[in-house]
Amino acid sequence: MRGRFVLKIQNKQKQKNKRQKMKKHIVSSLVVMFMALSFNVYGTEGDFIDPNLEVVKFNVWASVCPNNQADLVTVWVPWRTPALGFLMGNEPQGSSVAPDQFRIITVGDWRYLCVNPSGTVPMWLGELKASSNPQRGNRICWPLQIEACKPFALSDFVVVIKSSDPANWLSFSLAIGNYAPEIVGIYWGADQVKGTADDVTRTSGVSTLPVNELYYVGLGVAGGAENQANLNAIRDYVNANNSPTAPFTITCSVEVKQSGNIVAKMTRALPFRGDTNSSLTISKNSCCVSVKVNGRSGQYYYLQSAPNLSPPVQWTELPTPPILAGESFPIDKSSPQKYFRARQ
Ligand SMILES: [Ca+2]
Repeated sequence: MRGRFVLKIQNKQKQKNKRQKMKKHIVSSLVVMFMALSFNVYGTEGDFIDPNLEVVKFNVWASVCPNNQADLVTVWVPWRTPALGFLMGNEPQGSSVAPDQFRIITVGDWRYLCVNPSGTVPMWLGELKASSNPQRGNRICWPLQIEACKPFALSDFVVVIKSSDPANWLSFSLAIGNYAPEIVGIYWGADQVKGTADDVTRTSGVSTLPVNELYYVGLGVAGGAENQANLNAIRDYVNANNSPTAPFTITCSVEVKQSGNIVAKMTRALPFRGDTNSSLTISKNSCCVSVKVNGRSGQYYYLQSAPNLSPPVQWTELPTPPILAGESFPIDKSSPQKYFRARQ
């Protein structure tokens, strides 16, 4: 079975072609990013956005997407709906990694990478399930949101996924396909004013159609498993690289091209083990207090607070998306004394 898994890696290129024909979201991941110009403090080394794009927001996260029996070649609607709701700013993320919840992950786990390609074996998070369970495994995906005053098009984007293992097992490079129910564009119309009657929402159409906003649940990457031995092989492969000398990390880069030139690039990282070198700092100036996580470049962290440190400490997650290493998060100066911590 280990052999089968290795064979899958070797056949990766062949599988890619097949997957790309499957329209959606099937195997790879992505990433992207621009950033609001005025908040452009976060980003990894090498990230940049051409100011001429007039980007309002550009974010990319990692999540776990289900591979439901009913939607093997599209995106399962009970997950897609909350995912788009979050990306469009209409609802908060879910509280846990579950088939019908959109949850941002900030650290990897081999269980997130186990999908059942045949669509016949019930599994979820690396475990075989009863025959009544409709899930056929899951993938790690890279949802993104982009808004820009200057129109752009889906065809401008290229997503590149890499993994740090010797085989670069999860590598994938893909130009995103047409607009779709899971790749939603909003064009501000001839008046180029957001929210007026001529705005057009695109859930279909060729990738060259212009938009000002893009919400994509993200391409997914995973290893294929048809039985327990295959699941074990994925676990062993990922965890065998999960050492101080060879941490298994997936990165997703999103490139935006115009006239053949890269005008923006963002890279986000998802490590598969804890990063012991991160720290949290609090700073203030005349108007504001803020916290900042100093950690792995390109990685997100959840921020938590507690009123005191008396056991048992009651840490509460802040109701915001996780913050990127190097990014400052404002704190209400008028709040009572609190303690903060960051976690993966
Ligand atoms: Ca308009």
